[in-house]
Amino acid sequence: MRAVITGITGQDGSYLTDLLLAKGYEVHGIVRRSSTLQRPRLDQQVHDQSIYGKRLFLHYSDLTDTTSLRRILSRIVPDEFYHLAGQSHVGLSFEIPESTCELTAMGTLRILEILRDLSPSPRFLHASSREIFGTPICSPQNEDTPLNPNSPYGAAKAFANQLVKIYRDSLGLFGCNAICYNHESPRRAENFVTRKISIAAASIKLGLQKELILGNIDSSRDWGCAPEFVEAMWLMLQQPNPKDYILATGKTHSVREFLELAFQHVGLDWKTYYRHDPRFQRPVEPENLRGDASRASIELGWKPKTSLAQLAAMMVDHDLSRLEQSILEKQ
Ligand code: G4F
Repeated sequence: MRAVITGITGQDGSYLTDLLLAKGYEVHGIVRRSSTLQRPRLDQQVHDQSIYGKRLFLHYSDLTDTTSLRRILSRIVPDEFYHLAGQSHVGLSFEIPESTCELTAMGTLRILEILRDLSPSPRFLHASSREIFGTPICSPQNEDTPLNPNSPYGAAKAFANQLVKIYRDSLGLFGCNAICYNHESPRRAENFVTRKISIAAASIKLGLQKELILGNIDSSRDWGCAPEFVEAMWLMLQQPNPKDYILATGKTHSVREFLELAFQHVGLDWKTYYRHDPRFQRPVEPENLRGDASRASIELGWKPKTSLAQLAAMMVDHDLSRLEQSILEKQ
């Protein structure tokens, strides 16, 4: 089996790469050309000569560069296509709405148009987001909950989500939306709140940081574990018929609770180090975000396993050992 992944260097892309390589796939990642060649989440595979260039390949392209995307895809002729790339930071999407929509919305349309011309066209997975529900009209949300986005990122994802449905229903594409609620891990980017907190807990414990500055800590999220989510994405493409699936834990917790869990894990009281800064506040903050993943449970046999306490401990432990290692290297 041959798979293409956009966003391969990100949290989900790197876990999906691990999963597909373990299943014997040939994996092709689309990467942007940038001034740095650092791809820390893929380091292990890229430096493994038995994998890189044999079962894992990276290709330079960009979601705005239709010609190179088309060329790469017609050469690879993939069986499966996982589209995970895009500007995914909700707060940032208020600062850079045009490029967010260009990548997240139009980028998806460009890929769908290319896939439409491929024969046979690969099975297609779009990493959609619960941001499409914005402030939802009901809770928990399922695959039939009306879209009501309230951020530029949510609007871009809603556009992409709908297009996948249209290409599936009208043009026969095997296309699925994985409607993902928040999912975290030690590979989460540092500008998302859970990772910002896990790094701070570890750094403060080691005497490398003095305080943690955050925005709204009373907002709540349905937080799951990223490696479990990519497993569900793979399962979605193995089904007889293409459908959309909610991926969520069905439980919500506040940022404050995550803070407590992370700091407790290193024996510290978060209140001593926390400082509020309205700069990290969002113009709007969705409420009642809780996903109903019954369809995924019944049809895919998928169930989230990791609790928030386990997730927080896993993330803090990872940051502790990473920071301890870098202290040792400097000595
Ligand atoms: O970690 P966050 O930035 O995640 P958010 O906005 O929920 O979005 C993530 O999950 C979505 C659903 O899967 C994805 F669509 C999206 O791409 C992304 O992966 O923020 C979580 C909460 C928010 O309420 C935010 O206001 O934490 C609050 N928060 C408080 N202080 C902060 C901070 N968020 C960030 N990033 N940084 C802070 O200092």
